[in-house]
Amino acid sequence: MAGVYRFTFGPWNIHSGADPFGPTVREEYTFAEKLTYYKKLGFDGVQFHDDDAVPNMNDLSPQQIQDEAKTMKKLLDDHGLKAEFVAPRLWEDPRTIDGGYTSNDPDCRRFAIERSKRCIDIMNALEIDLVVLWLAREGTYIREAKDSKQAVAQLVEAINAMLAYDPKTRIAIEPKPNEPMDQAYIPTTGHAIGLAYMTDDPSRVGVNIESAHAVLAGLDPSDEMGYALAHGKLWTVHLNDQNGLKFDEDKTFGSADLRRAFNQVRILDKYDYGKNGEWVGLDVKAMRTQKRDGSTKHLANSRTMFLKLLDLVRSLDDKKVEQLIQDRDYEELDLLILNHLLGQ
Ligand code: XUL
Ligand code: MN
Repeated sequence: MAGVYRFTFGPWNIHSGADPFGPTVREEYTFAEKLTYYKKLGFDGVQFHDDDAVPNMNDLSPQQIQDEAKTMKKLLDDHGLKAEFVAPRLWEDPRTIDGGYTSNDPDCRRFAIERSKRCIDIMNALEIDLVVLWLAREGTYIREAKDSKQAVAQLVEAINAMLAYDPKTRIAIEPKPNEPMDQAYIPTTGHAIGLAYMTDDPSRVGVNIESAHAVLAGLDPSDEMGYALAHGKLWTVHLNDQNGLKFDEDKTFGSADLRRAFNQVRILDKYDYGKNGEWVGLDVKAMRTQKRDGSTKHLANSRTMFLKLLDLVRSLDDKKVEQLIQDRDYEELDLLILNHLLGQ
């Protein structure tokens, strides 16, 4: 049982409410304003996209990028915050329209790898060793557009280039089955871990499991976590919730399915998540209907839900659970869990 959990989120989790069908509805907080919320909301760590840390990085030299990232490190120090990871944002640039590492255009693939190296530079300036790879556009809208076998080789080549660039970088792949693509090449934890074993240094390639992404793949997030834990590859998580198969909702943790959330906390706690320095990351969005001054509640609420569920996990009568498993009385076990979630 890990003692104390440390929580992180990314600056994109405080946002102005734009969606694909409508513009922003709340005035955007500046990055500096967002930083002041972390401690207030109970968070000690910051997750970054590379250009969250160094805006307009494509216009800067590698040296300028490192200098700006060092300034960001000082800013974090001033707020008593730590960085957790940096993720290359490979899905907004015109050169990544057809994918980054799996683009059909070799120049675009080269751009994606170069950008990933700059991301590692930023990671180093922030004095951490973890890159998260959400492979946003590595997939297709139509099957015939790319070669799925070749795509795997291209992904391995890109990851190998990152591993070779810096011998201490660890890479956590964040699988997601769809959105923005119709079909992603690395849709599940199993795919990500399979890819890890194909690289030059599997010990430095793991996963970031997002609850909603697992649900979108029709899978149970806690079982995905168990699979990654069995491989020693659960290096971070993006806890949130998802109401069935629709767009990626990034709902408050536990808000769609309390029992599913309970089981995620349960497996994390059972296997001492955090003992190697892993953070509890929350990748949640405020509802578009939320007014500006209440638009950080989803973060505090998600953290609160984690901690309340942790109390429930730790107060579950494990002996009773074990006895019911021995008796193969899963109906009674089902009721025990439901009653426990109801506080009875
Ligand atoms: C996208 C998603 C991203 C990654 C970071 O669905 O979850 O925010 O977590 O790039
Ligand atoms: Mn995520």
